[in-house]
Amino acid sequence: MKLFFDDRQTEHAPTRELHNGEFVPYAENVARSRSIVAALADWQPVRDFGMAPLAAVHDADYLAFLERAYDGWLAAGRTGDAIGYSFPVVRRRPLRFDRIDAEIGAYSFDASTPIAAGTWQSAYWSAQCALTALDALAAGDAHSFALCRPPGHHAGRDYMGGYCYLNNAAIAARRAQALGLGPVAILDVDYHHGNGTQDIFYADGDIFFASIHADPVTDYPFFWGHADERGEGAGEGATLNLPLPRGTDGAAYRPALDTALGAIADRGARCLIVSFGADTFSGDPISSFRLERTDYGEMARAIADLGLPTLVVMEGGYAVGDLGVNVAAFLAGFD
Ligand code: OKP
Ligand code: ZN
Repeated sequence: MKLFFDDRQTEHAPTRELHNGEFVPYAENVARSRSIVAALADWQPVRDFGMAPLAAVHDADYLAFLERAYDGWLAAGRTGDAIGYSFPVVRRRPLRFDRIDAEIGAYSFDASTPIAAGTWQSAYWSAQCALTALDALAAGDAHSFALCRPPGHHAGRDYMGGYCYLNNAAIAARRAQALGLGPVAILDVDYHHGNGTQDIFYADGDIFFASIHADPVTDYPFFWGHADERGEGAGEGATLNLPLPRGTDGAAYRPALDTALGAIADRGARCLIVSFGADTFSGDPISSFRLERTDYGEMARAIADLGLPTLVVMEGGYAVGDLGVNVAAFLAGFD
C-alpha cells in the first residue's frame, strides 16, 4: 500500500486548546504525524491538485477566510493563535463583519480549532495528501493511505471544528466521484462522530456515510451522530450512525463494524474511503473505548474483505507513543 505525507503538514502547530474549562497543550500536535511517519517506511510525495477540488466541497468565502484568517488576527494586533469566542448558534445569515473575532465565530462550531501561522498551509497540503492517495486508486492500486494532518471529518462546507479545517475525506470522495470511481461510500471509524462529513453529504443519496463512534450523549461532538440521524431528502437512508457506549472493546465493536460493512455492500459502493482514527485505542488520553492493537488488524481485514478500492484517510488518535504502531497494525491488515 502506498503511503502519502507532506512535511508542510507539520507547519500547523497551535499551542493550546480549551478543554473542560482549562487551557491545555494542543492534543492534535506535530508529534502525532512524526510517530506515524517513523513507524512506516517508503513515503511517497504529495502532488498539488490546486484549489478546484477543495472548492468542490467547501464554500469559496470559507476558503478565502481560512487563507487570510491568521493575517487578519495579526492585523487586529493580536499575538498567539487565533481563536473564536462568539458563535451564532441561533441563526446564521450572510452578514458583513469588521472583526476577525466575528468571522472566526461564524466559521466554526467550537473553540477546539485555533488558527496558527502555518494552519492554512498544513490544511491545504493535508487535503492534497488525500487527493494524491485517491489518485493512486484511480491508477489501479487496491489500497492507499493519506496521513492527513490536520484531520478533516468535523469540518463542514463552511465551518471548522474539532481540530479540522478542510474535510479531507469529503474532498477525496467528490474527486473519486468526478473520476467515475463511484458510487462512493465513506466509513468513519474515528472515536468521534464525523459530523462535518455527515453534514456535507446529508441530502446526497449518491455518497453513503456510515460512522461508528462514541455515543454523542456522553461524548464530543454531542449534537450530531445520534442513531436517528439517517439523512434527508434524496439522502434519506444514506447516512448510518452506530453510536457505542464508553468502554466498548474490540469484541463489542465488531458487530457494529459488520453492520456498517454490510450496509456499504448493500448500497452497491464501488469505492471506499475510510476515515480512520486510532483514538478508539485503550490508551487514548481523550477517548474512552478499549480497542487494542490486534483489533486494528482484524478491523482492516474485515474492511478489505469488501474487495473495494479503499483510501484510508487519517483522522484522530492522541496516544502519541502508540499511534505509529497502531496505524501500522491497521494498514498491515490490508495486505
Ligand atoms: C477530533 B477527532 C477536548 C474537547 C474536545 C475536540 C475533540 C476533537 C476530536 N479538548 N476537543 O475526531 O479525533
Ligand atoms: Zn476523534
